[in-house]
Amino acid sequence: MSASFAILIPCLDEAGSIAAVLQDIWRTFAGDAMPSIIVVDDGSTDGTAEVAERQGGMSVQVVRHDRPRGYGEAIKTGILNAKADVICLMDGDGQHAAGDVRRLFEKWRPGTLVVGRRSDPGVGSRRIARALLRRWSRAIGGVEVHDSNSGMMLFPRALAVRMLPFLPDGMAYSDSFKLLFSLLRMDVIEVPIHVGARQAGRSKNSINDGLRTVISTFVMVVLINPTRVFLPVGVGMLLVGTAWAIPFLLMNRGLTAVSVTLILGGIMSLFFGLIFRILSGITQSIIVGMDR
Ligand SMILES: Nc1nc2c(ncn2[C@@H]2O[C@H](COP(=O)(O)OP(=O)(O)O)[C@@H](O)[C@H]2O)c(=O)[nH]1
Ligand SMILES: [Mg+2]
Repeated sequence: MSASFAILIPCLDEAGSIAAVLQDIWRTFAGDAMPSIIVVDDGSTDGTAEVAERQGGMSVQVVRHDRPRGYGEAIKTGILNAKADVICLMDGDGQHAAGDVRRLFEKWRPGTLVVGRRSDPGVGSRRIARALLRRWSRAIGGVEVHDSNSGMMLFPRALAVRMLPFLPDGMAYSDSFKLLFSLLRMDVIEVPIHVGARQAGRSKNSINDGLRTVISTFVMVVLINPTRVFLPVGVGMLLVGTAWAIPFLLMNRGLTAVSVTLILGGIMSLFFGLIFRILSGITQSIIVGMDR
């Protein structure tokens, strides 16, 4: 049996571009197997949902939040409402091309995440933020996804549903979702895509989103691979605490408060690591189950 596909478009105030996005999808898939389309309107005040309904009629499923609950929340709503086996995320601002979505569909294999990798590295502060976030993900998670922040990605719905409770509500969703996939040692394929200029409205990304992403990706690592955090911290504190103690012991002055604090802290970190390691086994069996 072949898989069914859906395109999920999370939107916040995209009334000026959502109609063109839908037309692009219909043009691209005309005469072919048409994926189902879900637009999640995250409490827009510019009539995004109405435009999508008017434009799409019966062929677009429009789901609304009564107030803005965040990009990640909008995606979660879409994933829960979708009926297809495989979902592709696409921005509602017209920056993504349906032709690229189609190429992602073609690359799909069971259990994989297919990421649309943007060719432009961004400009100014965005370029720096993206590069920093990617380095951070690599340092903390030990995994490499080049365009960790890309909003175009394709994944199996059933697996994503089991990941939802662990994922953040806001813009940090993109990086966290990709990192979670990699940490679970599932395949992440990157496909080059083209990203155009925004057609209407303005970008909603902020510095705050960057900071939340740092925290959220850290949480993903603790969730799946806690040893990576607790082991080096624990061993480091033990070593420094012991080294600090040696000169005082040689002078017969006993253990100092600094040494005791570091050594105890190190032991606690190792114990926490052990507990989180056991919890991560449970989390992994919930998320991945028998899929791998
Ligand atoms: N549901 C929801 N969607 C959002 C939110 N912020 C941005 N988006 C959508 O996410 C996509 C990408 O956002 P955008 O601001 O263009 O980010 P950029 O392309 O990185 O500048 C667009 O389709 C937006 O409508 C939000 O708070 N909630
Ligand atoms: Mg955009």
